[in-house]
Amino acid sequence: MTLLPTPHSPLPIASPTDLNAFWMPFTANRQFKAKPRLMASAKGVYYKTVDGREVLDGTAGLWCVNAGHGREQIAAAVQKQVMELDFAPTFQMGHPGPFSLADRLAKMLPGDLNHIFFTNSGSESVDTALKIALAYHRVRGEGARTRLIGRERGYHGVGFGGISVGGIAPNRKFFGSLIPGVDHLPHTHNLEHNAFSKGQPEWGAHLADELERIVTLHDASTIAAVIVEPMAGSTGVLIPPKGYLERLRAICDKYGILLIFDEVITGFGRLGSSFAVDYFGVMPDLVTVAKGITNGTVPMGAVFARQGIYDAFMHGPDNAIELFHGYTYSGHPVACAAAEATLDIYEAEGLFERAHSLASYWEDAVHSLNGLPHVIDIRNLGLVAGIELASSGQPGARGYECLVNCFEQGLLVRTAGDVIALSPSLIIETSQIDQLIERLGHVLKTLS
Ligand code: PXG
Repeated sequence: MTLLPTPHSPLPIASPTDLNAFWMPFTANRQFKAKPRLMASAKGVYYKTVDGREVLDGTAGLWCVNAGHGREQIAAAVQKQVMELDFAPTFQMGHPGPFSLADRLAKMLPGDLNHIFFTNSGSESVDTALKIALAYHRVRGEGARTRLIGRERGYHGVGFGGISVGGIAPNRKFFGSLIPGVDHLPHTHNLEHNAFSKGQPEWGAHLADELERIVTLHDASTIAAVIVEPMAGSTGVLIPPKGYLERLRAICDKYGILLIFDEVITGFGRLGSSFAVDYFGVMPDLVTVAKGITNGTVPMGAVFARQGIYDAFMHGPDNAIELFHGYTYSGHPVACAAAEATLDIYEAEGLFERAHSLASYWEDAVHSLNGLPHVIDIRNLGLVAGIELASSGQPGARGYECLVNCFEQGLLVRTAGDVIALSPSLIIETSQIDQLIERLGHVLKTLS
């Protein structure tokens, strides 16, 4: 293994010739290893690469570093916690961390979404929420409610539950028959009606009525839950049409079906409100989060459950475990410390309000790219934008070219096929938004 010291990191960085052993996630491994893109350090909204170049982080890492990189307060809290209590079990034991964190989180969400189950990732949060939904119906004596309804182009992580309700073909097709009894709503993306919408599109609320069709097909008595991302992130920023989520809620209510919002991306200020629940004013029964809960520093996820769901389990003998589920690291002390420090920053710096007040500047900035070559749609909500490029004929090729060229021009973007997704940290300054748009605009003009 060759190790190269760099001026930007006190630690040596593996040279590109030694990249073989790491089987990279969601990456074209051979292509990457032939021409790697390696980050060495990060501060604020900038990464530094191993060769010393500055890269503007247009995606808050992977939609998670909402308070910006290199936050000393979080580092200090983590360091202190490791030395004070590195680990303690939360199975039939406890430590203060997750109790106080859960109490604080419960106050951040509206209504009675006030019981919190901790996980270590978004995928685990999703599988946890699906399991809670199934078990909830069973403990209430409606054990025939076993069907789960997801949505086309939904992304709910990579657990078997998540890929089963998810609606992305490559995430599903390699992995056998997945979990049975799953159906899917249609996605809401439609360029013919909604191209270049600012904020929520006007057209498409009626697509929620497809849930009525699914209920008619399977019968409500067999359906446990519907899971959707209030705003779909990973499949290219699909913004819910006006009235759509409200209609899903109404249909779920009509048939006793639980509604799960997957807020792994939208949670913790991304839309300019604490959660999408607040932004859209629609109340789900379960909410999944991860990513921004610790500003991406330590893996952590959580599921919020409404009072009635928790209560349904609290029966039977006192010594009976009510929910047979949990992870060794559920409520890990270090993750709790990172989350507390992260929430302190969000509060002290008013970052969710900041995102709200930046949203219109952001909207104007991203829509200024309208008219550049290949751009067939621009959509935005809060501090998120999707810029869809015409396919070159080989789906995803133009998107990938854009990602690589942006990186070379000093800008980190994400792409989903031929859609460029942007989601900067909530601390971004307007001058940095201008810089982002300028770099992206330059790349768009030079794409083949
Ligand atoms: N649900 C949603 C809505 C997500 O966006 C997950 C679950 C899974 O989270 P974990 O922590 O298990 O990865 C996600 C993750 C991208 C991108 O570029 C998005 C995610 C992950 C990696 C990349 O769009 N979302």
